[in-house]
Amino acid sequence: MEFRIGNAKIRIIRGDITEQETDAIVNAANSSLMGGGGVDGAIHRKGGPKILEECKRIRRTQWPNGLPTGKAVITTGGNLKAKYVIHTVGPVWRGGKHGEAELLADAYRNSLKLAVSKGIRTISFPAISTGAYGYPMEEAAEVALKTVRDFLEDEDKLDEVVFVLFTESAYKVYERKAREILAE
Ligand code: AR6
Repeated sequence: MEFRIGNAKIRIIRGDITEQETDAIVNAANSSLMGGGGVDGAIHRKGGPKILEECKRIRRTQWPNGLPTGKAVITTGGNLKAKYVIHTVGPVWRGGKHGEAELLADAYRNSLKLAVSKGIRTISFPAISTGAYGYPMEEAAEVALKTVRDFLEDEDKLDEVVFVLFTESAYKVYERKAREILAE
C-alpha cells in the first residue's frame, strides 16, 4: 500500500526490517543501546559486531547514562543492506496517561530529523514500542502515521518512508489507519 505526501512516498509493507534496502532502518532499541530481543536482537544479529561497537562509543562519548526515551542516534548498518541504523527508544506502555503518545511521536520525529541531517533519503520503521514495550497497535499506528505525515508535509528532503510490519495483524491495523489518516 502506498501514499504520497508532497514529493515523498509512504509505503506500508509486511516484512522483516533487517531485509530492507532503504538508506537507513530504525531500531526499536532500549536506553542501554546494548541490544536485546525483537527488532533490536534481529538487527544486531544480522548487522554484526560493528553496530554494537559504535553503540558502545556513543554511550561513552554522548550518553553515559543511556539514551533517553524519544531520542535517536545513528550507527553504521554493518552487514545489513541498509547503510545506517538509527537507534531510538520508544516508551513503555503504562496505560496511556504517562505521556506515551508524545514520547512515541518524539521517537519517530527525532529519527526523521537525524536521517535528514545525514542526507538519508529513504528510511524504514518498525512498529516501535508495540512488542516488548506493550504499546497497543492501533494507538501506536495512529501516532506513527500522523507524525510521519506531519514531518513530510514540512520537509522535502526525504523520498520514502517505509513502515515494515512483522505480522499480518499489525499490517492490517496500519492499512486501515493509513486509509483514515493519509488519504486526502
Ligand atoms: N522486523 C520488523 N518488525 C519486527 C521484527 C523484524 N525483524 N521483529 C519484531 N518485530 P520490539 P519494542 C515487530 O519488542 O516494543 C527489545 O528487547 C514486533 O512484532 O522489537 O519497542 C529492545 O532491546 C513488534 O510489533 O520493540 C527493547 O528492550 C515491533 O516489531 C525492547 O525490546 C516492536 O517490537 C523494545 O520494545
